[in-house]
Amino acid sequence: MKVQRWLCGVLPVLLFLLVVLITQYATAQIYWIEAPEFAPPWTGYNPEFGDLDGDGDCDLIYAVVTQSYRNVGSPSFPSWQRDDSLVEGVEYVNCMTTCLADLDADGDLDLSVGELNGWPLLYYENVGSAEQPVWQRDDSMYEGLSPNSWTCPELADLDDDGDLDLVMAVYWGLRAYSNTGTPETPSWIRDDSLVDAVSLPSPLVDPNFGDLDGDGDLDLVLGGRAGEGPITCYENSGSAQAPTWVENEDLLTGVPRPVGGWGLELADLDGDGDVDLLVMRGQGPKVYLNQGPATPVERSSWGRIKARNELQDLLEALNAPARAGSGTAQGRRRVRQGQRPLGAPS
Ligand SMILES: [Ca+2]
Ligand SMILES: [Ca+2]
Ligand SMILES: [Ca+2]
Ligand SMILES: [Ca+2]
Repeated sequence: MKVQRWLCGVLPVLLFLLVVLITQYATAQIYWIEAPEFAPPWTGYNPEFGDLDGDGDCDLIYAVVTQSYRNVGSPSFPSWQRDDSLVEGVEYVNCMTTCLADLDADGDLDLSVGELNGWPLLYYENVGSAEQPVWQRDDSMYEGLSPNSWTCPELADLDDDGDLDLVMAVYWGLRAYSNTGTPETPSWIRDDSLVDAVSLPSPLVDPNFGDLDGDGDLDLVLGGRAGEGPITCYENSGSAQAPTWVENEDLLTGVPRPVGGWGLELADLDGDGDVDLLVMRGQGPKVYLNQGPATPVERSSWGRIKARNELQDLLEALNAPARAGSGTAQGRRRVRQGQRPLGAPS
């Protein structure tokens, strides 16, 4: 009996460890699951997340029409409440796109706005506070940038020098601008090498940077906007200081990529430290939670377990029956109610 119990307890652990090792080193897949209960209401397009009321969770701006939702949930479980006061004073422009980032390094989020009509990007400085934004338009921020139509801005530090650089999606193109100023006072120099080798899947994209695979550098997700274009993903195979982009769909395993996108956005919505994904589809908003490099064993036999964080829980749970007579269900990932298993039909 002792040998049998030992085999039942230890053998699965050894097999699990073996598969974890093989899978982690053999592939670079990142798995995602849909979380319908995280999705915001469907009243707009081109979403943008940012903490606009300083309570530690992501609030939401929809563009096309100017709307905002305050997150009245928590940093690990959002609850969306319509509150357009967060974008009060931002004038609507044709085919609006938005990006929230602190462009003057004063601790609050500022707002960049793209549009259709061939103007330079618009900039609204937040002259309020991190808790209560007040928007004041300042055309000097993007003065001199080549105008184009159908612009969509994205800001991220692409050379890891501590200031925000600018990527602007235009019709069938991406333009990159290196920030040669300071975090407080940006100055833009065109430098398309920052997005070298990225090709667009459709004429109008919504570019979003985030570290999908947790290796410390920014990766790039391109979503369609204006109702067309699939999602594509580029892994940064260079470094945080000098990005090199290689298309890698494995980083979005489990995320369907049909045409018909109306913008997407990356942010940590479940508070576990990795970026999650909001995609606007023709059927409405879809949220996908980043599960990290989960293994096939985790997905099929043990539930959705994040190997890097929860292996210890699993080991304890596997030993629990002999000690307490309880089942191994304790060791399985406590899946949030409503989340659909990987591979299940959408
Ligand atoms: Ca600011
Ligand atoms: Ca920079
Ligand atoms: Ca990365
Ligand atoms: Ca997350």
